[in-house]
Amino acid sequence: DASSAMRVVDIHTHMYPPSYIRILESRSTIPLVRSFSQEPDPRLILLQTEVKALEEATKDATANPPGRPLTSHYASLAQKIHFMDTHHIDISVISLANPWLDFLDPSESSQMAESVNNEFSSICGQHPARLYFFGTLPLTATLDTVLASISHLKGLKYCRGVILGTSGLGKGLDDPDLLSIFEALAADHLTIFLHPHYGLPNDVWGPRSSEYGHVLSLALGFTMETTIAVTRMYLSGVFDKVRQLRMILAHSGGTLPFLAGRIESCIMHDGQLVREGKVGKDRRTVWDVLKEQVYLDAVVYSEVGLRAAIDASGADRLMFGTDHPFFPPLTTDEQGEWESVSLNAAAVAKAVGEGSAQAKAIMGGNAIDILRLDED
Ligand code: 5CU
Repeated sequence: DASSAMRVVDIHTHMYPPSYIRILESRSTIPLVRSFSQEPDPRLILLQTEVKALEEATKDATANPPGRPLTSHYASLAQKIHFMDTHHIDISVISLANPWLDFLDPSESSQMAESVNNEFSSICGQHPARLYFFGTLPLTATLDTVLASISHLKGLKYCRGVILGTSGLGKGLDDPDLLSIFEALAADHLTIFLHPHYGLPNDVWGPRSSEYGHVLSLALGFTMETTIAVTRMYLSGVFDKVRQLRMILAHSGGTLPFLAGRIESCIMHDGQLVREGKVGKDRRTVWDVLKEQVYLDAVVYSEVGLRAAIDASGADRLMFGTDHPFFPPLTTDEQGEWESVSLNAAAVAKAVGEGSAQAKAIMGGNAIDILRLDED
């Protein structure tokens, strides 16, 4: 209700624990961390679209620096708390940033998942009632190992779900082999935070892409990746098969709220699907899934996108996020306010009215209810 105090919860906020950074420093292919004589900070190089710039900067000290600067914001807990205090964030639900453990050899991923999840758990324990986390699954390991990791997470006091990329076990999220993982997560009330990493194939961006920085892959590649992953899940029937499955979609669902109508129309007009009896009257539509099993973060940076998200899923299913430590300010002090945060907060205020009950819900109340952040 509008008269109660607002609590701000950031459900989209990442960290790389120091042990994970050490792995990145030891690597020669992406994801990696590397220092360049021409740059003050080491560079964090994550994306396929950054490989060309990495090669060029290795050969030529005057070339554009690859990736992004690896500042203390990525691994320091003190910095996370400072960021929260600066932006009046009461609670953060932290998660490992992409590409999680996707690149690890199966022999390493189980142990790494256990140690990353324990590290997140102990980080949260240092600031009880301010920090919770989404765990990370060892998806390159065996199914039994992944299920054991879910059991481990279930026992960690501050864990509220798992962060998941779109590759799943290697074949995407419509892979039937994932069903037992989804069922285990749903049974344990662990919410999936679905987050992109892989974008779209490099050649989609054309021969001039190096002139455009990271804009195309982050603004469009990431969001289409999420949209495609969830649409594939929907088409394969995952949401019907695991009715208790709950997913928060990063970046307000990519473009899903905007495209749901077109997806629905394409389904209704698809001869193959109709012939196979997949378009029956009792079918749960994409709209139904958006309102029943999907939550959206509010990391969309504009009132227009936020309104689409609210219309598609409901103001009671949206949750504020920052994407910290990505998108730092480039021309003002990184220890001060970040424009990437104020853009998202302003979009909420514009879309539903500053201080309104809906604004309070989106800024924190929904996350507290949905992720049980009032429980010990
Ligand atoms: O700036 C970027 O590349 C990213 C990223 O990799 N992951 C993320 O969550 N946001 C921005």
